[in-house]
Amino acid sequence: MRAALFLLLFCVVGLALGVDQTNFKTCDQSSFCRRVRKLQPGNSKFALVPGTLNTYSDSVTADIIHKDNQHLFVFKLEALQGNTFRVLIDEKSPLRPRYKVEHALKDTPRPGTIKVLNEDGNQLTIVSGPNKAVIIGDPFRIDFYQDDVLSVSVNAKGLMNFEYLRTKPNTEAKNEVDGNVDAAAPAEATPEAQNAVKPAEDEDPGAWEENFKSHHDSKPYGPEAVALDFSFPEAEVLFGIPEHADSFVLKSTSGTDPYRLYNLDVFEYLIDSKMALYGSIPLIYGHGTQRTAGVYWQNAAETWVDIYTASNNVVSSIVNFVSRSRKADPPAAQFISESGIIDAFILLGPTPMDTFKQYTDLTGTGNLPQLYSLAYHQCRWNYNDEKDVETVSENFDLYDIPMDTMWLDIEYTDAKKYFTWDQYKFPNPLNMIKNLTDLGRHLVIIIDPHIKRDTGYFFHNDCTERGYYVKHADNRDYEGWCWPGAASYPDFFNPEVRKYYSDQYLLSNFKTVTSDVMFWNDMNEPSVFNGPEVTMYKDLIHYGNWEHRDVHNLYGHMYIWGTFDGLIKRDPNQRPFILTRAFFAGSQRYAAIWTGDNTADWGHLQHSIKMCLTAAVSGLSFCGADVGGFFGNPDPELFERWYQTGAFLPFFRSHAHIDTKRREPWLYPEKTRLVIQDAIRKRYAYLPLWYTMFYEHEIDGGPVVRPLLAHYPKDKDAFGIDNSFLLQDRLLVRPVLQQGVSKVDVYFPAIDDKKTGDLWYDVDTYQRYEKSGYESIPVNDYKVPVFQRGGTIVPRKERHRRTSLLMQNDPYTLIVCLDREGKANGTLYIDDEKSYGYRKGNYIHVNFAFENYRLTNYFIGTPKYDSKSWIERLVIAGLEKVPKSATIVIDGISKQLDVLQQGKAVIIRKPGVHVRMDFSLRLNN
Ligand code: MIG
Repeated sequence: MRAALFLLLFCVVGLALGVDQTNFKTCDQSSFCRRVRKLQPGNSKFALVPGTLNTYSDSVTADIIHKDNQHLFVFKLEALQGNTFRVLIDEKSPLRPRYKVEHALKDTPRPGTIKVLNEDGNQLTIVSGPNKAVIIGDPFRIDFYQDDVLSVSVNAKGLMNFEYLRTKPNTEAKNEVDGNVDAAAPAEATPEAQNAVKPAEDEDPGAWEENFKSHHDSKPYGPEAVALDFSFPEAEVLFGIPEHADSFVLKSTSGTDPYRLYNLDVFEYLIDSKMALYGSIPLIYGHGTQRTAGVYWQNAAETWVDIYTASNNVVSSIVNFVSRSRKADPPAAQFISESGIIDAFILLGPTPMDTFKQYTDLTGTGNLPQLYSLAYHQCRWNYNDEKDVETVSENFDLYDIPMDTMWLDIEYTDAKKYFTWDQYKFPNPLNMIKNLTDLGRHLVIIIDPHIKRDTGYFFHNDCTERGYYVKHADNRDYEGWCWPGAASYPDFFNPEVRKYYSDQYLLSNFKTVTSDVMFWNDMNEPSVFNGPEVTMYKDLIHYGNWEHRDVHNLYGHMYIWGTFDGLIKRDPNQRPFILTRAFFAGSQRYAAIWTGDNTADWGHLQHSIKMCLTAAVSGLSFCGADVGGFFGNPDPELFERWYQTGAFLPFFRSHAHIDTKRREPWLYPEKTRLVIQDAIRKRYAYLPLWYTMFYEHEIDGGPVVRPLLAHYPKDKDAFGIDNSFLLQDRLLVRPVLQQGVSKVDVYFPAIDDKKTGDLWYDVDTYQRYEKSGYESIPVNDYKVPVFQRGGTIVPRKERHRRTSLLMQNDPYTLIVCLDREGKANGTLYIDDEKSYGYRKGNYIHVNFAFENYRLTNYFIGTPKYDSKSWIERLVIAGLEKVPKSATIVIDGISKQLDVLQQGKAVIIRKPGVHVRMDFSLRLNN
């Protein structure tokens, strides 16, 4: 009885507290973080070696020396196209090569050109277009200017660190009085070993091996950390470095741990936290009213990031910065990585959008997804069997709620052996798939990287025989514990392994699916239940003899690359859809992401926006969070608000833990079901906009979802806002994120110092808002506060259908919201929604422009796609008075149209124009 009570108490407390933080390292429990963090800001010990400078058409190189230990490094500064520089520092002659990240960049970056101006002995100026890099020799530092404004300083705080590779010191040598170096420490070391040194008195106890909980890290190469600081003299806020469940604007780390980047499977993660999560992108931005700049720190090892800003409170920090001397102590970040080299890209903007695009120029953009993957997805762990899948799908039709995709989690497999099915619950998957595709629906199933160690499993046997698994240093296959029980992990860094894995997706191999089925890759941090911090040992060995330590944050990326290749091989003309949990820089080229195992509470709902905003400015626009929350059971109100928020974030999927109550919309009270139906319908109405935005993202790299500062860079009050977001520069979305409210405060950003606001139109009522600042907007249960910016045109499709496929030929409505000059502009993109035909020009990309009471269109490129859609309705908001009529001219033939007033807008029905036709429509006053 007492035991039961205790257990109950324990569970309640456990639930309330979420993650067990002691499973994860603090900086202080990690030797390299502890070591590097000891160094305080001051004069750097690194200096350029005079006389070693070489100049080339796009770069300069020189040696760097550490003035205390005399160790030599090679330094290279490269100018790249597009206001970007690259800083590379490695050891001049390392004991063994140090790992350099591969496969994150899209291509070799395009070189720029430089002019070298020698100034005095200690300083060198390099000019590249409007940009200038001033390299100071001693103490080593680089100042990057644009138009003579200092934008980024490297090593200005003197926090550069580069632990050169050494032979393990003889621990006995520690007590020697004469100071003679004894190189005999490692058995294999020769007495001549040059790099053997006496252990320093202050050597960190974890420098050469360390333990965490019951886990041991042998660290055969000893300390090899690298670190560097970057200051942003023009910035007032820093943001970036996903993935953390934290505010969009980064907080100071003074008095706390640094932000951590180490791909981890964190059970019941906390919000407002700097702890590592599933994905890592070592990319940071500094933004101020005049300028934005960024730094991409290309390193795949465990990384901690210290943030130097005035205060933890965003609002007061901005105030503080302005009143203090910001230039004397600008916001800065120090990246601290456990191994590898220093490889930093300096992105000089100058606008936020320029800077975001400079990053996607390097790492690529997300591919235009198939349209259905932008529609609504229905998932849970797990739909139990074929009947369950069919019933859920039928009920969506019964209750008239649009739904495009059913998902199957791990329980569909035979004993967690991927590429197999549980033959009792899913005896006839091809039939189940056909039932879905007949309705215009799709199926997504999960495939994880852990491989069941089962001698009856072909995948395991192949990997064992061919040596495909990640290995221990003594060449044994590493064996961990995961869903299948004993499991091993293919080494996706090996091209042969990637090929083997991707071949499994060929329909000739995976015969129980069709090319309509797409994939979900989970647990690819990698997650190992019995490993240190729920992942792999750092001293395991990958292809090329690299330690897991060097490549950890890339493992998931290499895995989804394999999946992507597999799907392209399976059907070269169909765009793959992949959802991944782990990611690194460049992962946007292969997959969408979601924010992992969140919880059904209001705080996690709020964080879904913050986290997807940060992902979006880091190249990953296709982001969403489990609607409803993964853990726990959302009450009706939370569930409704979550659907409304999810409907306006790029990846829109409901998902739930296996232990939660079933939560298909019809299991909730009728009103909740109707609110959910309404939210999903809103999503479907905007699918033409989503699709257009994703196409334009692929083309120009601009994020689909944007923080307010992207388009209102001068409005300081907008910098910290992360309960609202923009869709391109067209919509402002501020969902209801709190319980029991009847109004929300919406922030309308200012375009200039005079606090001028744009015009914003409520998309439900066309009520117009003209001033910048907070406005209190009343909300009922159905209301999602969304505003269209005056000056934009947004395409919609307004017929209710079961799935997006059935909407393909539906007509468009254009919503024209006028700015103060009576103008508006907006694009629409159309293609077959599925194939790569658009890469060969088979699409329609059209711009609509309204000016002087006249709406016209022009095609961007030749409109080739043979669309069946017409424009069936125009809505124009912001006219001074209702026009008497309208005249449309198509092919020289003109036609009179009626103009009707509807609330605060006017509508014109049936203009009778096909989306491929040129037209001009005039309003007659
Ligand atoms: O350890 O596949 O984040 O979405 O339902 C849990 C089962 C493994 C974690 C994913 C979650 C998924 C679950 N997976």
